[in-house]
Amino acid sequence: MTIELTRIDEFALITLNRPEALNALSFGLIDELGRAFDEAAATDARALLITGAGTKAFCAGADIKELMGRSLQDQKRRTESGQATFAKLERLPMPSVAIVNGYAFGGGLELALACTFRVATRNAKLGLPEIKLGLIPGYGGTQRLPRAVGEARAMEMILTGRTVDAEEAHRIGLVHRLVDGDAVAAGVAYAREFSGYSLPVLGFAREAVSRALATPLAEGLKIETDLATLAFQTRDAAEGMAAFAAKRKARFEDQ
Ligand code: CO8
Repeated sequence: MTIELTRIDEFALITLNRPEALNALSFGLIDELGRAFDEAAATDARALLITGAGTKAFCAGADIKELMGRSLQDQKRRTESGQATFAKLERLPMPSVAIVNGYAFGGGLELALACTFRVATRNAKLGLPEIKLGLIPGYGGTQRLPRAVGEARAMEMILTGRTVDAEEAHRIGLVHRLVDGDAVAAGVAYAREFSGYSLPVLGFAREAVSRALATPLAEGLKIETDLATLAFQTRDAAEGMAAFAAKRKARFEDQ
């Protein structure tokens, strides 16, 4: 197994486990990831955390040795299949947090970009260096990076293959939080900032925000109206507002 799916308290944790190859994404590893996303989706985990084994790398990208000498057809099929796997991550019923504990290059950064949130250790280095290999990103980087950091920064990172360090990644909004100490413990603490809220309502918020940049404003506002109306109809909304009025802590039940 090149990944491990475990549980930490109320969270599911996927550890990419090929430290000898800096946790590079072999095709087999991507298939395993797809199965682990399905498995995690079927649990009651409040969030999915993803990290890399060891202290050096989150994930150094697609397995370059495996990419060589493949037919165009095969390459296209693998690219689509990797994109479908990362899209599955984006559509999980619970939010996800990439714990970027070292290098996140190429497909590794693309994996992190498909997560709802990214936290990074101070030694993290992030980039899309595909251009140096005569390639361009294929697992969503050209689409999700501009949405995260804006077109100008994304264009520069992708066309120069430049690496950004943790400080810069935080400054430009590529990672949400820099963390110290044990990276997984820090990821767990980060996830606890939202994991007590109603999962379906978190889902409505994720969907509304994630559709914003792909939708004209008037249409996006209609989407917001529909999702906000759905949120209003949950029992958790009734509980949240009643708890506010009674000056007590809300007890959400994901309903
Ligand atoms: N693929 C395969 N093996 C890798 C990879 C990788 N991406 N990265 C590192 N490794 C291996 C090395 O070959 C080495 O193995 P060995 O000991 O057997 O030689 C081992 O990991 C350790 O790596 P280094 O000795 O290179 O470690 P350093 O600390 O010197 O350097 C770096 C670390 C800077 C991260 C360096 O390893 C590096 O530049 N790696 C490649 C990063 C990269 O270019 N990533 C992008 C890959 S392309 C991509 O992700 C495209 C996605 C879309 C593809 C769609 C296809 C279908």
